Amino acid sequence: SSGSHQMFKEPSKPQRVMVIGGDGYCGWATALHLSNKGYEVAIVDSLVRRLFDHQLGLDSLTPISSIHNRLRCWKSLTGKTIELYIGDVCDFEFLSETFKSFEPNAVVHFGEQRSAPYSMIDRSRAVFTQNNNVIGTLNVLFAIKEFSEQCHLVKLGTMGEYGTPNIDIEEGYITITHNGRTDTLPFPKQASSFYHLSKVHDSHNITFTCKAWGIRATDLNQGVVYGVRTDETEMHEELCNRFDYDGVFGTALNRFCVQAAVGHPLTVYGKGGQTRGYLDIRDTVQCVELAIANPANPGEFRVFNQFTEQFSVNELAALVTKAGENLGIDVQSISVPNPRVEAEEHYYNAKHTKLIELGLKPHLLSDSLLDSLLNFAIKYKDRVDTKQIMPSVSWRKIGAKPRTLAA
Ligand code: NAD
Ligand code: USQ
Repeated sequence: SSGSHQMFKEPSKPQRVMVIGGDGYCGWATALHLSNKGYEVAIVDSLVRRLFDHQLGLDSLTPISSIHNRLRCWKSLTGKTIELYIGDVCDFEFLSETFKSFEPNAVVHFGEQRSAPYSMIDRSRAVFTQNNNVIGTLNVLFAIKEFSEQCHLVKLGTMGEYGTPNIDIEEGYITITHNGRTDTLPFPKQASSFYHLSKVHDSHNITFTCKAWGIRATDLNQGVVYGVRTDETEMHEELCNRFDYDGVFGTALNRFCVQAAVGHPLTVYGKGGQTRGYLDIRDTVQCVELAIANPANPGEFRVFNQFTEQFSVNELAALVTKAGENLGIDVQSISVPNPRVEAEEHYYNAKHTKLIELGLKPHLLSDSLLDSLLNFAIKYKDRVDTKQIMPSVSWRKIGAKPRTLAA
């Protein structure tokens, strides 16, 4: 039982954290944050995300240094070493050696293909996404079982696993009474892209291995992340995080800030009533640290809904329009025919109390943050390739034929 377990094996604060996907947007900010907080950190990344950008002709708004220069800079600024393992977690031999060499007490897994539009480009990208994400996570589960049984898996999931049901969304589980009997069951999943579905498949594999092998795991069903600066990445320009604004990898609020900065109308897809949970990247790093510092018990599969506020696309457009006014920029919006298949007017009310109970102090979206995000986008606006702004991937037109996205 967990009681006797705690008496004999109360885990001391986990010290060695492997950050898979640590060269990406959320992972880079998190790796630096954990290193700054005194954790021993190793980044594991295949750098495949930089390759997608090359292949599709996309680039981050911000110039980003190579992972090697980033880590050298961090070391020279703080004296702290972050270990680096370049490789693909789908390669089990590589992952095994990495586990044996680093011996993590916690693994944070950000290392997936995370764009819904990317997964809907063509058959081969759909298959790549599910292969990369599902097999990568399965390998991580096997590595934990084989080499590091007590290691806590902190896995990035997504709020999009739940879809937009016409009832309140709970944190992972719902208690249902059916024909007079009651049970607490996984909350129904209704994902709406091959990417979001890969996260559903991951959650099922993790649920099963927690039960079957006693793995300890936390699924962080994260909402859409916005922002760019964190305490650590702003220490030096070489530590600057990536900032995606293009139609494939850019996410809603970040895209709108860049659009406003270059005088492009805000691209509201369809009716704009699509409501999602959002959070500041400074809260992403805080949430992951909280999950690591308070590990799941052996065999426990925890699910936290990781976002701080809900907004519809129209509400975001209105906020950015107002922030533009403050800075003397005239911001327009257009309704773009929705390239996705999704509800454009729907009920949405998702619980998000578990991370708050663990101590999360949210950075809510404020006028000042929006002003600074907009100013940040203005600072780099000469780097914007406006041809990358409009959406180019259609949920309905996807087929087996390989596609090259023409700008
Ligand atoms: P990102 O694309 O910026 O970073 C992902 C990183 O993982 C990249 O550096 C990539 O090279 C690496 N990677 C991918 N597949 C790999 C593999 N097989 N082996 C090793 N490395 C691999 O993405 P992000 O925005 O930082 O997202 C990180 C995680 O958080 C993802 O799992 C994503 O689904 C989740 N998430 C992101 C958001 C968001 O708004 N950005 C919201 C909710 C959830
Ligand atoms: N949208 C617009 N205009 C735009 C961009 C997006 O109206 O220019 C709409 C989309 O149609 C969608 C909503 O805004 O309804 C959110 O889209 P998004 O691209 O910001 O986010 P999404 O595709 O859901 O994916 C992002 C991350 C993904 C993460 C997910 C969290 O890329 O990794 O899992 O956010 S969540 O949305 O909660 O599932």
